[in-house]
Amino acid sequence: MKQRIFSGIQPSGNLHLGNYLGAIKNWVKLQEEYDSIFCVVDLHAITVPQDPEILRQKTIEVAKIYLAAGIDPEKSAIFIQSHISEHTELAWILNTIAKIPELEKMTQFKDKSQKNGRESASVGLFVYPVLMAADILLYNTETVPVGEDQLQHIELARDLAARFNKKFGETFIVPKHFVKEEGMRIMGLDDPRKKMSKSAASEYNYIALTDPEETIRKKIKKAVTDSGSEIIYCDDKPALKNLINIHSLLTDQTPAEIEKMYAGKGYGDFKNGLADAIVNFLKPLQERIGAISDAEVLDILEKGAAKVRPIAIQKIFDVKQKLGFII
Ligand code: ATP
Ligand code: LTN
Repeated sequence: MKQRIFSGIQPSGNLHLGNYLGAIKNWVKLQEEYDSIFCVVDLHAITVPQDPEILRQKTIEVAKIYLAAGIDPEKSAIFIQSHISEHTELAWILNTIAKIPELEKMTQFKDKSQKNGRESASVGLFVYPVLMAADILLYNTETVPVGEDQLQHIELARDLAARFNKKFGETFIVPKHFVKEEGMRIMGLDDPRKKMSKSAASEYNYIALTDPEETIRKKIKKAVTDSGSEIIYCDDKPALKNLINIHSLLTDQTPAEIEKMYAGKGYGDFKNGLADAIVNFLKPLQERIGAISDAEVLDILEKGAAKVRPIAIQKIFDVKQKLGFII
């Protein structure tokens, strides 16, 4: 029996190199060994305001990106979170065992609720990690491949699983995370202290997977760098380190090889080379995205949901029985 992995991305904006290098790239490899489920988490996306038409487009786009990046629907199930209503059902139940202080200490909630003022933050944003725990626990997930920023949420999923099991008897697998050292935290191009994020205030924070060539070149030109002129990979130069990391991951070279390639050259040459590397990587990906029709992706998403639905139904049945619900 293969072990199961589950992961998801929100259709809440433009997917970027951080999403690819921190998450999707690893999924493509892992699907060869694991029983894999990949979700487009639209219920998570609406924890901050979304324009309905854009949400619709982005949901389809995220699924196309999964496919174009190499997720194979023959090997993995791909589906839309809101198509399986058991996610919200289990989230509600887990809300009743989650504690207010454990949600209050979530870094993502603190960051996102501060952005537009705490008064306007939704309750949905507050309980976002509980819905994520439900996503994971619903499918007997053993391993959750994500970027580093999600570790705290997975820890909560583990705590809730163990708490429920203790209270009501063995029901959930306590999941573990999978974070790959390389790519786990790609930083913003406009500020190397913060992670690259699709909800960043400025679009100069990220390179979207769908950015056209001119935009990529413009964004790399504007990317902040550190003082000095040499291309060296070190912690004292966090902006350059981040750019070298991106270069290295996209061209399968070590940071030392990149340093060597640009020895005696300056930031200008390095940035041109990096922009070339990104364009060379994204062009074929964008062509593949463009070649997938909406009808094709919707069909794959429907089949994906049909494949995983029985697992979710079975789990909710078990949970309700344990809770003492009449079923
Ligand atoms: P938002 O800014 O809207 O919260 P996001 O850009 O952080 O979005 P998510 O949908 O929250 O993206 O994350 C999807 C996946 O991509 C997660 O596994 C997350 O850990 C990973 N990820 C997101 N940003 C980065 C990053 N900068 N570096 C590495 N991995 C990342
Ligand atoms: N919160 C995650 C997205 C997400 C997820 C999940 C990831 C929702 N449900 C379940 C892994 C497993 C994020 O990346 N922002």
